[in-house]
Amino acid sequence: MSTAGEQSKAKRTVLKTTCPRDCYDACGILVVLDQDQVLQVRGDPDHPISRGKLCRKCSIGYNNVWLDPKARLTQPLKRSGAKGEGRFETISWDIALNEIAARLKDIVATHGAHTILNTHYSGTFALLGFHFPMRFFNRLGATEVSPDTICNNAGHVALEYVYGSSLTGFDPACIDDSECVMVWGANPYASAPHQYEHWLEKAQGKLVVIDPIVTPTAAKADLHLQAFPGSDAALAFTIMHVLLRDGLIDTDFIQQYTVGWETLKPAFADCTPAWAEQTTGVSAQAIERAAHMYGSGPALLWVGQGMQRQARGGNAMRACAMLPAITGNIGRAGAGILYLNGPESRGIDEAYLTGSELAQQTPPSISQMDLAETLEDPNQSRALFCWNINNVASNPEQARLKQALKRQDLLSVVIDVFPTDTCDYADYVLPAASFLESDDLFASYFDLTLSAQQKVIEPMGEALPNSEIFRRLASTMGYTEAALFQSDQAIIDRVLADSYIDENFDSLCKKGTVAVSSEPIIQFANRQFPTPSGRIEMASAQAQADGLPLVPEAHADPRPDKDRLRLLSPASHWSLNDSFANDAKIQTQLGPAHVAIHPDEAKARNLNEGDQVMLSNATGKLELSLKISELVPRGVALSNKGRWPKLEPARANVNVLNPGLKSDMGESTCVHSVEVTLTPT
Ligand SMILES: Nc1nc2c(c(=O)[nH]1)N[C@H]1C(S)=C(S)[C@@H](COP(=O)(O)OP(=O)(O)OC[C@H]3O[C@@H](n4cnc5c(=O)[nH]c(N)nc54)[C@H](O)[C@@H]3O)O[C@H]1N2
Ligand SMILES: Nc1nc2c(c(=O)[nH]1)N[C@H]1C(S)=C(S)[C@@H](COP(=O)(O)OP(=O)(O)OC[C@H]3O[C@@H](n4cnc5c(=O)[nH]c(N)nc54)[C@H](O)[C@@H]3O)O[C@H]1N2
Ligand code: SF4
Ligand SMILES: [Mo]
Repeated sequence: MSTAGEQSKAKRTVLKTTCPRDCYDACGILVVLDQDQVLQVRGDPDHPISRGKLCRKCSIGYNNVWLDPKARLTQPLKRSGAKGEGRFETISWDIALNEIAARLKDIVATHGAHTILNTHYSGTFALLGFHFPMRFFNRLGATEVSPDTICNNAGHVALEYVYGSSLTGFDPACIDDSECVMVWGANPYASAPHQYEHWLEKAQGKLVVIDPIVTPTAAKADLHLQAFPGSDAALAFTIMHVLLRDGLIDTDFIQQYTVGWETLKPAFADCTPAWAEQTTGVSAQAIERAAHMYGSGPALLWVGQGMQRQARGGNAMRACAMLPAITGNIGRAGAGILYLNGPESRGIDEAYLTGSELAQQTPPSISQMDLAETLEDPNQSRALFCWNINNVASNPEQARLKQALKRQDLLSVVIDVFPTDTCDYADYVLPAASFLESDDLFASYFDLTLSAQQKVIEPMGEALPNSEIFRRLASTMGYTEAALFQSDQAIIDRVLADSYIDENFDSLCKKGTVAVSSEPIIQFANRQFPTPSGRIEMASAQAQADGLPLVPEAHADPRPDKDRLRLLSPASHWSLNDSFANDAKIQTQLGPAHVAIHPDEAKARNLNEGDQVMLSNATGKLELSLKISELVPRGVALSNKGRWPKLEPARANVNVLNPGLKSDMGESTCVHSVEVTLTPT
């Protein structure tokens, strides 16, 4: 006879799914279920990345706040208090969608569809959850608040000038063939914890990291170049100087596969290591060693997103992107450059997913940097949709944005899994199902794999997946185009049929994740580049036509004036963007929000560990607790992103200090160029 314990175990099922967060890792997940109850969400031991373990934030959050009906949004809500108060009454889906559709139709008739702003980003990166709602907005003709401008657009534009693509990265599986791995402005310890633990381990003995902070990634490196923020282009130019000086350039490669060498070469003639020591803060010897390690190759260059969130971040990215070109570290085994790998590399057609043919003309777009200003102007904005994004937490000009969101005549609809700060300003809040509650696909932006996001439980309360919400809204609007109503299953089947993997959804769910190739793929193996010349463009006529220099420049930002500090606010290992900060257990781990500075900066201000300090600039001020750390260089202050403003004593997070200036390319964020003063409170 079986015991009660054995019987309950027998009822258990274990299903595979995939973490769809905006994260390089794309972990395989096992969900242990007892009937329809989730007992545990954990890492899949068979998955090559997660290897049985989720990161610290997800192993807590997925078993806590994500499963908690009290923490989740479970019903459509209509505002009953003032905007910003977060007071709502529950309403039915039908009433919510009917009221929203009526307002939208009126706005289209009176002001035009372009006054409806569509802002979205990284809540889920699963293919349908991320793309499908765009079919609705393309049909509507709404203005898209360009998603990448909050994150990485400067880098995209820069790499398109040089390589014709920013989404065709190296295959990380190439690492076994490489003799050097250079990680430039990324911190996988936080942003890709499994790649840090396993992939970067393979780089031991050959790892170079460039970061202003002694991050755990930098600490793991064989060589850490602690360049001052915004000095990367000067550093890259000096590495090029050393490569040429010491005979490590690949002349044949340059001649056959690049354009612009003769224009670029004189630009680094004066960039000596001695000059760079002054300009970047990195010792001449360390720069020479980095050049020798990289130049001997084959070498991989991972250009992170942190380094391009600078006023001249596009130029910095373009300068770094010269290194593979002048050393021939591309188009051969163990070599290449990676920013992100796009779904196209799995054979996925994003235009199909977003229904681009539904747009009557190219939809208008604005930068995320202009959101607050646009919302202040009733002629430019009559309605706002926020889905997959928590703008109040993640956008610049936090105070100004909150004020603009109070506009009475603005229709505001927010779709989220949790009641965020942004929800508090909405007229209607619509509850989104979590990743455990819908079928989808996931294409990692690091590894060349495709994964199944398998529905393991029913949506909580009345929550619905993003795709279903927009099918229903399209129907309520009276739209008739078939693409607006295509089922998730039909889309998944079509995407899989077109993809480079040979699986249907059932077989993919059983495997979890499948790689497009069993052998490492050589990036740009045919050495043809999708640029106008078909070559790597060291000099770019397109850049020049766009008002930028023909070749990148050896730029370094000036150091902040005395008393000011350069504020960096990169990813924390305890949160993911602005997700997880509402989990009580994670809050305990996070502790109070703090800012870290070098001991000399603390001494100069007569400050001690734990003191309350005020960060301020012309945009705003924020009180934080002080940490003193040798890991942060002089002249810099470090305070991670990821807090929910309303859960903080100051009712604000670090973005209250961000003026939302635009970088040199792509109207993109330069959040790491923010300067502040730091004083005792
Ligand atoms: N100071 C500072 N600010 C920054 C940055 C920085 O480095 N420093 N980084 C910037 C960067 S790189 C980025 S990408 C942005 C990210 O900013 P956001 O996109 O705002 O951040 P996320 O936390 O990824 O996701 C937003 C919301 O999506 C919700 N969500 C999750 N799943 C779903 C779903 O299935 N459907 C719907 N409708 N919603 C869902 C989450 O609950 C969350 O509230 O922040 C930017 N802001
Ligand atoms: N745990 C966790 N994981 C995440 C996220 C998260 O919030 N938390 N966010 C996700 C998102 S949206 C993104 S875009 C990625 C980003 O992940 P990454 O590409 O790793 O970028 P960041 O974490 O923004 O910044 C990386 C490093 O850039 C450094 N940096 C800042 N300024 C400069 C500079 O001028 N030069 C150089 N060389 N380095 C500089 C910072 O000190 C930081 O250590 O991570 C994703 N993964
Ligand atoms: S957030 Fe990243 S590291 Fe954490 S479980 Fe998801 S994919 Fe893995
Ligand atoms: Mo991002």
